[in-house]
Amino acid sequence: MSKFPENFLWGGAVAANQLEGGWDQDGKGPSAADIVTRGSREKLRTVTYKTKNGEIKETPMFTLDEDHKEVEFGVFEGYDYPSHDAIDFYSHWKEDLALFAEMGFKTFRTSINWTRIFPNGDEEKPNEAGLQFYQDIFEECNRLGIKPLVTLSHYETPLGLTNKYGSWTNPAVIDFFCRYVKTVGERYKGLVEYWLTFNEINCLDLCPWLCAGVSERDPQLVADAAKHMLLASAKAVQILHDIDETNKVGNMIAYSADYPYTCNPTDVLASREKMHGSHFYFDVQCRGYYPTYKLKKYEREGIQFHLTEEEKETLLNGTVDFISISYYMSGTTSADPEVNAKVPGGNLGLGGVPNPYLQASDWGWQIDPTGLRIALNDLWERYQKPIIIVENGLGAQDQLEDDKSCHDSYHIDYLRDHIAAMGDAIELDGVELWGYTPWGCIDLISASTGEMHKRYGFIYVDFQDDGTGKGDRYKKDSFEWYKKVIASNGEDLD
Ligand code: BGP
Repeated sequence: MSKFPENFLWGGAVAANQLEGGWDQDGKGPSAADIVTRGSREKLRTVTYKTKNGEIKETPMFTLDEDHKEVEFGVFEGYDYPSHDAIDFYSHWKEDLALFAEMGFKTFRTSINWTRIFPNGDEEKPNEAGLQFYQDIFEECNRLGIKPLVTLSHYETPLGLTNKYGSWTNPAVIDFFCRYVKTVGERYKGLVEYWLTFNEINCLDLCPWLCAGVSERDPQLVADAAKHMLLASAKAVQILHDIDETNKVGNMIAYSADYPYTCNPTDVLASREKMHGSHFYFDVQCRGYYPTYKLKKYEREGIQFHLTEEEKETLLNGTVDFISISYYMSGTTSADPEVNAKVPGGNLGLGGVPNPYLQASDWGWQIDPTGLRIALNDLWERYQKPIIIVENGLGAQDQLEDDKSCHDSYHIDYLRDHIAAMGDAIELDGVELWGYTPWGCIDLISASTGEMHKRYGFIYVDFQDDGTGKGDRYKKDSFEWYKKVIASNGEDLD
């Protein structure tokens, strides 16, 4: 007997902006992701814009170094924007879905690119070509026995909303989002049952640009954007339930286990405080109200925050049906400034202080399957809501051999250990886990670096960082392995 429930949702995950390409085709408008340049492990991606006096400039995506209140963000000549072509799923989607079906996928997580439906975000009427594109995909998924799991907003905030309204810092955007949710909810009724509101909503604190098209790191603006997104998420839950009571709507948070660097209580407290960063979003989306630690923090930092009675109601009535997370690594936290000074910058420092007990990927992400079991327990204990792991995987540098094979044993090892940890969480701890969609089931553009050669997939895509390659698809060793895992409902991991 398998540890995994009979109807467990095995599958894979992608996001529109990282694989579709066709960034301006058939009426699509530009999104936040479309003006982010290619970076690398060491070089941060940048966002491009024009100043008031016509100067074209770029600013690092994570740090947003300057004041951008009076500039126009856009696509400019001479920059390399990897989302524009990505892996051209826009023309290859049928053959790619056939490959997912061959592996036995029960579900496929992708996002609807908001800007295919409402090119600038604030139109009255949707773009029919965009609606039809996703209808074709979802119909084909259903025909293949694959349930679509759809993210409503995965780094694809319409650029028009940033330039005209300041994006999510402005409450007007809530209504535009609701119009979009109602449009797609009605159109795909009967085709899509599983929905996620905002991808990694907690990344608003780390990378407001990519997460929400917010161009400032100012704490007040970030707090305003968080409030508007949380209200929009709650309203989306209600809209989708009203359209079809069988709809299941979840949130999505970048999650990890975090360890104190030592057993010094100050490190323990620092680690706990770091976890507040992601628990805050969970608390609001699962419980329906702001936690006291966040309200106290706002007070201490002089951040203005107020919820009307109506807004409080909205949050309470819009709690999610299930939880979803991305999990790649665990983190380690120290309260000691000297230890923290050793944390490497950029991508390499995302987990905090290097953990001496763990190996890291080539991009510095610390590999920790036990951390996944800890994280699942943590969430199950806090919220008692079913969980789907909607992202997990190892970004690695693959080698395509002359005979077009790809021996990616490191992907298999990583996934095997994490699936085993999931099995333990189900069998030994009683966690209610609904599904697992490893990230980048087909190679695609990396979100943090914009690279093509940080590959996660079961399917190798022949495109390189310098734009060469024909985009042909080849099965890696992990393809057959995962097929076996699904066929045995997670029992055969060898
Ligand atoms: C998450 C994002 C994904 C994805 C993944 C892997 O943060 O939701 O969009 O890209 O991380 O990260 P990366 O692409 O940087 O390797």
